[in-house]
Amino acid sequence: MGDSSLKAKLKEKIEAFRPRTTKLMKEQGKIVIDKVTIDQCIGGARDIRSLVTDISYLDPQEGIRFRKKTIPETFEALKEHNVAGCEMPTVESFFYFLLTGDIPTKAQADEVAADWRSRAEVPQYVIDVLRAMPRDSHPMTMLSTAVLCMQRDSQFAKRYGEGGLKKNDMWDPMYEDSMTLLARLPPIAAYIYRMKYQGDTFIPADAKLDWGGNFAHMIGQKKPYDDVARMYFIIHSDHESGNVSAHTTHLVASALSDAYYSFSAGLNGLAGPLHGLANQEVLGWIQNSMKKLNNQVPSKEQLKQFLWDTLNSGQVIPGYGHAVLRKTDPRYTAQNEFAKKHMPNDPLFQLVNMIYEVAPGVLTEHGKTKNPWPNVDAHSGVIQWHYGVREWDFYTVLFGVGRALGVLANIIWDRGLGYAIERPKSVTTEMLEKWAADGGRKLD
Ligand code: AMX
Repeated sequence: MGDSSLKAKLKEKIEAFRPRTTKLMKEQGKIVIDKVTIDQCIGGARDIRSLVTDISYLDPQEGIRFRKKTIPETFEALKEHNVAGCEMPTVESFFYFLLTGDIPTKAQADEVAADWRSRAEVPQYVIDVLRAMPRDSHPMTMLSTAVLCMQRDSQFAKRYGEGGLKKNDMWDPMYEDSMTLLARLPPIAAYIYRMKYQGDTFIPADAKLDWGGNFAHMIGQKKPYDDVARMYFIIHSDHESGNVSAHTTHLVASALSDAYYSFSAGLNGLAGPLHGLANQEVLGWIQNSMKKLNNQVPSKEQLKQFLWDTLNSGQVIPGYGHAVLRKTDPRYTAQNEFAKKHMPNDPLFQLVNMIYEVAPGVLTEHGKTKNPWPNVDAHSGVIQWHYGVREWDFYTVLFGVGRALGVLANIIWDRGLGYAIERPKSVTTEMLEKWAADGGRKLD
């Protein structure tokens, strides 16, 4: 079989782009674009401009843009790809757009769908590994393990090992591995879900369905959950390069580790409570609040007290705050609009809206966070709960399946543009103290 039109388009795009990166490195490489302060050095490298990606950009006020388009613009541009009778485009069409920057034709999106379908069979050894794990393992541990064990199938590792893989050709096996991984993620995630929470019963894939629709089908969900799945996967896909899951995937891939090693590592970062696990924690926090009131929706005054109790006990309010954003996350807004339309009377949804009215004021008064507004995770769990996906600890897996689209697109381009192994420089505390006393490090 010849290369797909997506792969051919990508080759053309990468080759056309490469001279821009080469020129910046060779001719303009020493031009200064940022400075680094001591608090950034100790404080998680916040805001230091030291990563490059053209796939998405996060503006602190406006939120994410995928290939220069906001979330509403993305949905509008892809609306020809909405599944019949549905409100959301196929994930296949979105991935084509994310990877190339072009809106695909119907034939091009169909080709991605056919390609993923042809790669979707999950090897038996992956099932065996999952089944050998203790059933109470966190589903993120299971997902990351399943991804990692497929490393034996890596085309990148194989071709690198055979020798002679040229730097400019490395994106090709990275693309192949990424496409295989993407194809297998929905059935693997659905397998974990059904094995862990649905009495070890399974629903086979339906070849007529798209990637998102098939995932909904395999976990046992009906309409309009298929649109929830598509929306979730798309809005969680990418959030530029500096967040933990994207950065980890990129960092590991920079050592020429393949897509399986890299994405498994990214998932492990996503599993942390300050990152993807927050969506599981939000629902726990909301339901604990309601439990204290015999499952009644609290009044605003009671809610305010819960928020303060959480803060005073030294915990963070999950789903609020962000390292970069300084306004309401448009991924929160996209979900809020969907919920307004499909589940306006859901008591948990009403509570989410009430938290939105109360929490920013409390967090502002508390005075610590730089951003008192909600992020994507403040909303995700409530929609899942409404449609009957009530196993909180699975929510980060949904995030992870969506995040694969962005981080894998990024590492394909990393190899296409020949980005270097990542290796920032560390310093000692003593050095920082000396430079602080001197009023700054002398730059040569
Ligand atoms: N509740 C209480 N305190 C908060 C807070 C919140 N939601 N968000 C930030 N703060 C605190 C921080 O803990 C920090 O306190 P410290 O000085 O005592 O350490 C202070 O405010 C300053 O933090 P910041 O600069 O505003 O944020 P950050 O870049 O250090 O951290 C984030 C960003 C997301 C980790 C933080 O806002 C947070 O912990 N939020 C709650 C968890 C959450 O929702 N995570 C999901 C984020 C989105 C995602 O990745 N999925």
